[in-house]
Amino acid sequence: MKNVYLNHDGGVDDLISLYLLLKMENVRLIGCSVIPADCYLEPALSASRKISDRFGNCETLEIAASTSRGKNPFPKDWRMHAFFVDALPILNEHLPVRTKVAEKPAHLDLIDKLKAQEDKTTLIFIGPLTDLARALEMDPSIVQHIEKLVWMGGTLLPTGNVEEPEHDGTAEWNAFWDPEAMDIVWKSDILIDMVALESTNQVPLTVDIREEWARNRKHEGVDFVGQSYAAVPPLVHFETNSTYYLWDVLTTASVGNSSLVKKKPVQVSVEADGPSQGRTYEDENGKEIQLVYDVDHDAFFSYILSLMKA
Ligand code: AGV
Ligand code: CA
Repeated sequence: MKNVYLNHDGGVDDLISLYLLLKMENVRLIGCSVIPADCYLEPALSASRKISDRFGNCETLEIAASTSRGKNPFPKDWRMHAFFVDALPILNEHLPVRTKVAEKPAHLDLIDKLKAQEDKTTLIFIGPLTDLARALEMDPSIVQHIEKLVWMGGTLLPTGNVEEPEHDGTAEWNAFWDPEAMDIVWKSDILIDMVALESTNQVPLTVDIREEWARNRKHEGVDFVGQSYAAVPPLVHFETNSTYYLWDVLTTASVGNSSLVKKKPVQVSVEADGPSQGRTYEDENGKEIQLVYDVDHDAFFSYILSLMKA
């Protein structure tokens, strides 16, 4: 059983990550917060509370709202996805919502929740690192309560997934949204698993995957996941800027079952400014992190399917 604190940004794969963490028998979710990066705050907070009601324990889990703002906003179309998940009938069958909103904003909630635990906690961040950076600036002593940080973000590949004016396309979005926050976290002594595009590129949403979920929709959890992913475009003939991958779900699954992925130590720095801002690159003076660069595709999809059926 390990303590986990989740900070997510309300995308379809973020909300499904919360759902899957609640289904893992070896994870105790001690807290959760929502940052309005790749989402709007209200629907993402609301959907998170409803997922906790339906699949978790509304007596023990609170959801905290972030007050953080990034430097480079996400496209509006993507930020709208949380409205769709929040409106799914399966999450609105038993209203009113019971899971509480935490009293404090995300970065302060994180400090409180970490300090309230006897054991160390694994942090899962599947959006930008802004709330962690703010928590570290407020109270650097939290480092001793953190087992490690598992972060979806970054890449050492020549191309990232940002296609925006005034940017050269070398960055991954979670790094690009707030490159300065990454820099602050990089200066800390926290151990980091970086679930980079190297591994997430291997788990696109495809029509085959969708059809497997459709065939298994008699299980409530599989139906919920299938309905949620109906909001986003799969990989068909070739990749586009909107093609969806299971970025965050892979990150979360690597905590529940570490045998799914391969890691190697790499020294990494981040570009904080300019046309390549948010670019992560190998650098002998950079911080040593564990790069999650490979995944067993089939084992990953059967692992998450088994969680959804449980
Ligand atoms: O860069 C991946 C991160 C993940 O945390 N997010 C989506 C995942 O939640 C941003 C993103 C990149 N491309 C996207 C994204 C797309 N095509 N649609 C929505 N979000
Ligand atoms: Ca995300």
